[in-house]
Amino acid sequence: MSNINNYGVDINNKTLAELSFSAVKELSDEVAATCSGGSVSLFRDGNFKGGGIRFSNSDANLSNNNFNDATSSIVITGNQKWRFYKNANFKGPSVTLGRGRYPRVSGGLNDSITSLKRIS
Ligand SMILES: [Ca+2]
Ligand SMILES: [Ca+2]
Repeated sequence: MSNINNYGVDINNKTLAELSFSAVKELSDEVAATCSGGSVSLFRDGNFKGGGIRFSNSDANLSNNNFNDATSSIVITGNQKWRFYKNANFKGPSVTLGRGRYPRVSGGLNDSITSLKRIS
């Protein structure tokens, strides 16, 4: 009986540890995003598929990252806003987005974004 109880305790401890680790990791990601001012992730395909690239600061020309005219979905963390431009060096038509998940790029900029700027 004692052994069975001990076994049960072990299982519970392990489960609790796993849950705690998961919660701490999520908290760490959130804290990291807040401290760094968040980030933006660009994905080649809609619904956050096709491979992505992550930025925490403005980028004047996505060609440098082999991501020109490719973005089809976007995830933004943190409280700042980002503006996405059709052309390099923050020129051309643009869309402004805040924190959130955008499974499709709006504003006619699908497969057109070439630069992005943090604006707040
Ligand atoms: Ca695309
Ligand atoms: Ca472009």
